[in-house]
Amino acid sequence: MSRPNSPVITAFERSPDGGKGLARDTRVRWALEEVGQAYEVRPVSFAAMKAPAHRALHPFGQIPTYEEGELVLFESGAIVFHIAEHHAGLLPVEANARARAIGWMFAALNTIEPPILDLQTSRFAENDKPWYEERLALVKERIRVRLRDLAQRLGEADWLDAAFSAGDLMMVSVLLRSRASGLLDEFPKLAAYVARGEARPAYQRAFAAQLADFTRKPLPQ
Ligand code: GTB
Repeated sequence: MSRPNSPVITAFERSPDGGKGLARDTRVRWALEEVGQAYEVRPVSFAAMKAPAHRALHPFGQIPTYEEGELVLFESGAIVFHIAEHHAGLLPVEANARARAIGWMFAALNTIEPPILDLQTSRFAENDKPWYEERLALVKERIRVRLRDLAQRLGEADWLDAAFSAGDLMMVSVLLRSRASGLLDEFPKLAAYVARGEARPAYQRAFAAQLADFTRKPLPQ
């Protein structure tokens, strides 16, 4: 979806995940799709990401960024929150329910995502260390502790706090990054929760858009 004056987000020019939707632009696309806001995507190469023009938008030289008129945002959490605050559909109107949904966004980013990221960092950057296997087991156990508690809280519910919200959007996005490790499937209720998120038409559109952006790019020579 793209129209004049649409917000512009940045994404990997060629995502290292091969179009699996695991980079953090997908959660932003998903939020925009949920609220029906058209957007444009500016693909950024790894080199461009670290150049001054992009660093003016993102101090850490990363994606995603979000530009809307005079506003420039970085951090996927801040971007999704901004979208959710300015459109109907992602945050409840009732004040306490709204506060709880925001709390779940923070829980996703601050409590669940860190150990999941730790596993990926360990696999990527520590696999040649003599203590790698031992540390891997510890990191996986830390993830299990969080997933067990989350599954317990979710119980038989479809979503974390009654209706689907930005809290679920963020939680599902974060949990998706644990699927390849097999850990998510150890918790069938969470696996089903993630599947419910993925089945949402807005997620499907966001996923298809990032995949199309990936497949459109020629392979580097
Ligand atoms: N806290 C920031 C946010 O939430 O926006 C983190 C942003 C971030 O880590 N961006 C990554 C990035 O720009 C892309 S999403 N990395 C380049 C760099 O730091 O130089 C992380 C990511 C990367 C790759 C995969 N993958 O291949 O599966 C998944 C997720």
